[in-house]
Amino acid sequence: MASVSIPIEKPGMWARVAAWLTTVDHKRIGIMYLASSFFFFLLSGIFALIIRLQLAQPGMELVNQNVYNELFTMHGTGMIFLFVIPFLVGLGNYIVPLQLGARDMAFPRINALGFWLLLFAGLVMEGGFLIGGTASNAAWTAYVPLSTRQFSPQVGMDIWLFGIVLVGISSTLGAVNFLVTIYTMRAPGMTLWRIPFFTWTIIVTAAMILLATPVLTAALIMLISDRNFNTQFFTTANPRLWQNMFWFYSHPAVYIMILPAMGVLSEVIPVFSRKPLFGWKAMVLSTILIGVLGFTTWVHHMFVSGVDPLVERFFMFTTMVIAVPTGVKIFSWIATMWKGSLNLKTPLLMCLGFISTFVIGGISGVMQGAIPIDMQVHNTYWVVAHFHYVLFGGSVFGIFAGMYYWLPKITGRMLNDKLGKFHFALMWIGFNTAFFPMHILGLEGMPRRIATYAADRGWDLPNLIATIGAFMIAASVLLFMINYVVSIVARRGEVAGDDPWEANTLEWATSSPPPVYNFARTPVVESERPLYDQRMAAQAKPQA
Ligand code: HEM
Ligand SMILES: [Cu+2]
Repeated sequence: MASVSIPIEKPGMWARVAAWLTTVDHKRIGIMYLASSFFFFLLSGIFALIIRLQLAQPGMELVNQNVYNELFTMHGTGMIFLFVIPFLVGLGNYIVPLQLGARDMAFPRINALGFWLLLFAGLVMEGGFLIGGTASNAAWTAYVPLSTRQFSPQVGMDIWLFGIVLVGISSTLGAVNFLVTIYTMRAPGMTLWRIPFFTWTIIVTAAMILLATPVLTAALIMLISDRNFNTQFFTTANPRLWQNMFWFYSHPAVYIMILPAMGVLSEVIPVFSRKPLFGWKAMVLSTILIGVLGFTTWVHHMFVSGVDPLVERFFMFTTMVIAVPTGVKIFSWIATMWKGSLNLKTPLLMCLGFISTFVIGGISGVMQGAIPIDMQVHNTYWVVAHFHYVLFGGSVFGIFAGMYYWLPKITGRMLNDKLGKFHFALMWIGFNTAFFPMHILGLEGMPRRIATYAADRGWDLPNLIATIGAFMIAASVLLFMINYVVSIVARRGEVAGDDPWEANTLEWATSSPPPVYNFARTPVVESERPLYDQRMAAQAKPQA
C-alpha cells in the first residue's frame, strides 16, 4: 500500500479514513458511537433470535444449556452496555453541543478516548464469545457464587468482566465531559431553565453515571481479584455483598437508559404537536427527582434473598414512590399533545409507541414492587416481560424516535416517512406479539434462563407466538436499514435543509449536517425556544 499522503485539494481514501480515526470533533465521535452501538444492537438481536428459535417449541436442540447461557448473557449485556447506553451517549455527543450553541465538547480528546475505549470493550466482550465459545455464562447479573472460579472456571468470564470495567471507564469519562460542557459552554442567555430538555436529561444521566458506575467498577475488580489472585472479597463475605453492589449500580442504570429517551420524547412531542412542552419546570424537577430516587430502590431486586423485613418494606415504598415523577412525565406528554395540531410523522409515532408500551411496563413494575407479588413472579418470564416493556418499549422506541428526528440533521437527508410508518407498525405489533405472552408464561410458572421445557407444561403456544413476534421485530429493523440505505446512503431522500420540522432548539439553527465549527456566530438565547423566537421575529418583520 502506498504511504499516506494528504493532498490539499482532495483528500484520498486513506487520508479520509485517517481523519476519522484521529478525529476529536464531537459530531464525528457521535456518529462513530451511533454506528458501533447499532452494530452491537444487531449482534445482540441475532442472539435474541437464536434464543427465541430454541424456545419456539418444547424439546428443541438448536443449542445446549451452556451455549444458551452464554447467548442470553451476551444478549443482555450487549443490549445494555454496548447498545442502549453508548447509543444515548453518542446521541448526546452529537446533539448536546449543538443544543448549547457550542463548538465542541469541553474535552474533545477525552471524548475520543471514551469512544475508542467503548469500541475496544465491545470487541473484547464479543470476541471472547465468538472466538472461543467460552463467554461468560453467569447471566448479566453475574451473581456470586455463580461467577466465581469454582462455578465459572472459563477465562471468558474474566474477559467479560474486564470488558465491563472498560465500558464503565468509558461512560464515566463521557459523564464528566457532559457535565463540564453543559456547565461552562452554554450560549449567552441560556440560563438553567432554558437548557433544552434533551440536554437536561443528559445532565441528570451524567450525574447518575458518575455516582453509580464506580460502585460497579469496584465490584467487578474485586471479583476479578477473587477469581485470579485468591482474594476473598465475595467468597467469604455475605453473598448479598455482590448483589448490593451490583444493584446499587444496575437499578440506577435503568434510569441511565430511560432518561435520555424521555429527553428525546420531550423534544419530539412539542415539535410535532405545535405546542410548548406542558409543565416545563415540573418536567425538569421530575427528571431530577427520578435521578435522586433512582438510588433508593435497588433492594427490590433482592426481596427473595432474605433481607430484613423492615428494610424490604422501605424499599417497596420507595419503588412505588418513583412511579410518581414518572407519571408526571407521561401526563405532561399527553397534555402537550392534547388539542395540539398533531403532525403524525414517524418520530411522533415512535413516541406514541414508547408511551403505550412503557406504561404497561411501569404498571407491571409497580405490581412486582409489591413484595408478595414479587415472591410469586421472581425469576419467571413475568420479569422478562416487564423489563423488555420498559427497556425495549421505552429506550428502543425512544432511540428510533430520536433517529427519525435527528438523522436528517446528522446526514442532511430525510428518511422516507411511509417506510418509517411501516417500520413503526411492524415493530409495535411484533413487540407486543413477542413480549405480551411472556406475562402469561410467567404467571404459568415458566422460569427465565432455561434452555428448554417439557411439552406437558402448557407453555407451547405462548412461546411459539413470542418467537413469531421476535421475527416480526427483526423484519421491522430490516425495513429501517433499507430506509437508511435508500434515503441516505443512496441519496434518494429529500434534502433536509436547516430545519425540516420547524423545531425549537439551536441544533436546527445551523446547516444539516452542521459545519465543523457548528455555528459561524455564537447564537444568543432569550427563551427556552430560541428557534421559535426567530420564526416569530421573521414573521413579524414584513408587517412592521
Ligand atoms: C428482538 C428483540 C428482543 C428479543 C426477542 C429478546 C428476547 C429475550 C429473551 C427471550 C430473554 C430471556 C432469556 C432467558 O431468560 O432464558 C431475554 C433476556 C434479556 N434481554 Fe432481551 N430481547 C430483545 C431485546 C432486548 C433489548 C432491546 C434489551 C435491552 C435494552 C434486552 C435486554 C435483555 C436482558 C438484560 C436480558 C436478561 C439476560 C439475563 O438473564 O442475563 N433485550 N431477551
Ligand atoms: Cu430496580
